[in-house]
Amino acid sequence: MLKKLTLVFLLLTVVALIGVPWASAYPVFRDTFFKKYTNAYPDLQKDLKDNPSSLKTCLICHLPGNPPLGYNTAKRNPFGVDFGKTIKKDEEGEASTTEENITKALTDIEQNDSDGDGSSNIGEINSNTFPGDKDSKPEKPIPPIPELSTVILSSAGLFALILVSRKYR
Ligand SMILES: [Ca+2]
Ligand SMILES: [Ca+2]
Repeated sequence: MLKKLTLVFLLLTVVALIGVPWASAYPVFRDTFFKKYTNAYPDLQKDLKDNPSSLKTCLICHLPGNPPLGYNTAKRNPFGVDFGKTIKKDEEGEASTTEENITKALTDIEQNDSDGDGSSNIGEINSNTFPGDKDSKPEKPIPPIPELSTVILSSAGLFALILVSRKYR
């Protein structure tokens, strides 16, 4: 009986320890997301307000059906993967949890189409569809806006091509 109790106690300790990094880091990412995108997913924000332990907002960055085993181990959807690649890391490779770095990483991936459904992440966030789920998309695609440098480079390339083709006519 004592052996059984010890085992249960050990098991609970392990579960508690595994839960610690998730519990302490996850709200920072989620809260910063909603601080930056105050109008995004009003239903989810209301749900979170009514039930602070609700896990529905996990689906913005994580795949459904994954128990929160730790913020680094729960499987991320393509938007979460992009965010994970972009967020600044410390020397140990741990993601920064400062609001500044989280906001920057979110901004840096706004023009990505993480889930490849034809709409940019920011287009999806503004339309209340999920940027990590290709089956959730705006009625009309909101394609990523190419960076100015890309526009200038491709315009220069096109101009050069026209010049070359005229020369060899
Ligand atoms: Ca998309
Ligand atoms: Ca989507």
